[in-house]
Amino acid sequence: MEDELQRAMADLDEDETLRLVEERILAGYSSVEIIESCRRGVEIVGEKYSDSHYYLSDLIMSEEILKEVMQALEPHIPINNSLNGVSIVMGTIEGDIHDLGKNIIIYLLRSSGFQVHDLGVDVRPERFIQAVSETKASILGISVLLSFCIGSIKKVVDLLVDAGLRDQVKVVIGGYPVNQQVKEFTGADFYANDVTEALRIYRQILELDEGMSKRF
Ligand code: B12
Repeated sequence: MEDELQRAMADLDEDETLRLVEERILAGYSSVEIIESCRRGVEIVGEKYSDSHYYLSDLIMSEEILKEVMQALEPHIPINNSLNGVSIVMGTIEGDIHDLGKNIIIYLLRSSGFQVHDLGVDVRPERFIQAVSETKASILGISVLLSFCIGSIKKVVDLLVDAGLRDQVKVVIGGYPVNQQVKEFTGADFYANDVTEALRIYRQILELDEGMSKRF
C-alpha cells in the first residue's frame, strides 16, 4: 500500500505532511512509525536531488518540514526516567553537518531516560575520545551522512583503542550510507539507518528485552 505521508514528504508538501502527521497521531500510530514514513520520504528527496530533479533549496525545505514534524510529535512522546544511569555520547562526524537523524535519535533516547551528551556536528575524532573519557559513557553514537566522512569514524575507533577505552564503550554508527561493510571498515560494533533498528540496538546493548520500544 502506498504511504501517503511518505509521498507528501517526498513531494515537499508541507501542509499535507503536517495534516497527515496529526491524523496519524490521532489514529494511534507510534512516533517511530510516523518518523519512519517521513524519513523514507526525505530519502526520496535525496534521490531526486542526486538526479538533479531537486535543488539544494529542496533539501533545506525537507529539513524545515521534518523539524515541524518533530515539533508536532514531541508532546506525544512519553517521558520516562528509568534509565538515568546510562550515559551515551553522540555526535556527527568531522566534515558533516547533517544532524536531523542524530537529533531524532537523541530525542527518543532522552525521553526514555538515557543521559545523552550531544557533541553537535562536525565533531573531530579527538573530541569523541575526550568526551567518552570524561563522561565514562558506555555507548558512543556517531552519525554520518556524507560517504567521504566515513574514514574519520575509523579514526575515532583507532583512537579509542590507543586510549585504552575500546572495551569500555560500544560504538554505534548511523546514517544513510552505513551498512555492514562500513561497520567492518570502521571497526564499529553496530550500525543502523532507521529508528527501529537504532532502538533495537540500544535495547540489545543494554539487554532490555522489553518495554523500551513500547514507550516511543
Ligand atoms: C536534509 C539534507 C541536507 C540538509 C541537512 C540539514 C540538517 N540539519 O541535517 C542540508 C541542506 C544542510 C544538506 C547539506 C548537504 N548535503 Co545533504 N541531505 C539531506 C537529505 C535529503 C536528508 C538527510 C536527513 O535529514 N534525513 C532524515 C533523517 C531522519 O534520516 P537519517 O539522517 O538517515 O537518520 C536516521 C537514520 O539514519 C538513523 N541515524 C542517523 N544518525 C544516527 C546515529 C546513530 C548513532 C544511530 C544509531 C542512528 C542514526 O536514525 C535516523 C532516524 O531514522 C539527504 C538524503 C538522504 N538520503 O539521507 C541528503 C544527503 C545526505 N546530502 C548530500 C549532500 C551531497 C549534501 C551537500 C554536500 C550538498 C551541497 N552541495 O552542499 C551538503 C553537505 C553539508 C555538510 N558538510 O554536511 C548527499 C550525500 C551523498 C553522499 N553519498 O555522500 C545526500 C545523500 C543527498 C544525495 N542523494 O545526494 N543536506
